[in-house]
Amino acid sequence: MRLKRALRATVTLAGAGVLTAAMMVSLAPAASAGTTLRASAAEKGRYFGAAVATGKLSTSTYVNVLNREFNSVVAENEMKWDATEPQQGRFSYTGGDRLVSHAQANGMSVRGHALLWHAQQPSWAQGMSGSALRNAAINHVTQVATHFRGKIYAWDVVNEAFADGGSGGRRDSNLQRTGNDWIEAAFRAARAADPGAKLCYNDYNTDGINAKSTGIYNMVRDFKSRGVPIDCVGFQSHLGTTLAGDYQANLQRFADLGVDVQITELDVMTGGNQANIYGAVTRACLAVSRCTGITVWGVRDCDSWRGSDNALLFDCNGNKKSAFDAVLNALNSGTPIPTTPPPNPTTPPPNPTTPPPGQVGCSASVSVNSWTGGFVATVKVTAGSAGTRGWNVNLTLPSGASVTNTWSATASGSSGSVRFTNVSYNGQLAPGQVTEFGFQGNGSATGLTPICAAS
Ligand code: 9MR
Repeated sequence: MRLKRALRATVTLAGAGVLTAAMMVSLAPAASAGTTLRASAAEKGRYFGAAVATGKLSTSTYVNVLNREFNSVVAENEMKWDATEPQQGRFSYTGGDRLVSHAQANGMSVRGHALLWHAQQPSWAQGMSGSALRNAAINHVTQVATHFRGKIYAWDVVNEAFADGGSGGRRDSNLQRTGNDWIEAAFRAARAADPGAKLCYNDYNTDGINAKSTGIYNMVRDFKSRGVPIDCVGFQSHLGTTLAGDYQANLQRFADLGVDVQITELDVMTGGNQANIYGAVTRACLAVSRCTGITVWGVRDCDSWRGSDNALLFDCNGNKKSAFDAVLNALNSGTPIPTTPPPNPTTPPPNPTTPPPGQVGCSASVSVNSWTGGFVATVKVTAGSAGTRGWNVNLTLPSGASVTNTWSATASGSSGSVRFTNVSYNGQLAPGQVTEFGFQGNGSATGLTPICAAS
């Protein structure tokens, strides 16, 4: 009895101790004291991710470190073209789906990697060229982004399309030979298929201001000026024993174009400088308000594609390395993303008598991205002042053109006059609300005039 009372007293005291410690933490200034990468990154409004090989999710050392330290994942290989479309038109999502469920069960976001890339293409695509390859590539983007719609935080829509060396130009590849506009066609198709995902261009050897990163910078600037949907740029950051002095400045110049930046495949050559470089990269990201997160390319040294470089944050037994401490310290002392200021209270509220934009019924506009032999059309539907319970859009295709696939609408007919009807989730629109659907086709689609009708 006496023992029980004594025990109870101890527990109560210990409880009070915990409470006091918690209060002290919450009263402490901006620097945080997280003990895991995911908690410390989250306190700064960022994610901290790892590339995952789904085959290792059943290895306990691996999965324990993954779940404890990371709140974002990317498939090291399972969402690439050879994995997801091993035969043309036959899609396989087993590995990708497995990773998405693991992420959802463990509070992690998912980066999608990579829709189009010159490497790891299925053999059927490697042998293709011209408009057949372009159509196959755009169909791939559409199908894969549609399958994972709503589950991906950011997609690497196009990976490694720029050449190394001093040219600042594109890398030669079968995709590049379909026409210089293949990258923008891919971004448009990805946006139509998953409007909620951030769409990134991703590359390596871009870890500072150099000819290659400047070539990409010019492309992003051009895309932003022409309304090509790009939201982010990924800097792989497979690093050696030094870090460019203008690493942060390079991130910042992209951010200044109006895109997010992310460190997407970080790993660093082992050696005296490894921890310092990891710390410096983390500090650079936190110093750029549009740097939304960091992903390391694997969990433990022996999971890394770099083999004996021991390039990661944990040793093969899952122990933290000094590089881990450097990252954690940098996260804990970094700058949080500034919160959006509250709306200006002096701005008058909108005049309630002003009718909402648009007309009764609905209106539609179309933008077409074409190449020789094919096109992708994106149609924007805007509800009129009464809103819609459902809608349809009629379009007359020029002769020779035909629809090969449609997303976010159902097509009746495939050539001549084609009617697109809303699907279950986008028929009901509030007054003035906008939704988009798209379709891909063969032939050329010029002079399209969409006619919208609402019910
Ligand atoms: O880590 C990936 C490795 O398992 C694959 O064999 C390799 C095949 O090309 O791709 C590796 O990941 C690459 C990533 O997809 C793109 N940037 C470079 C990465 C390291 O090679």
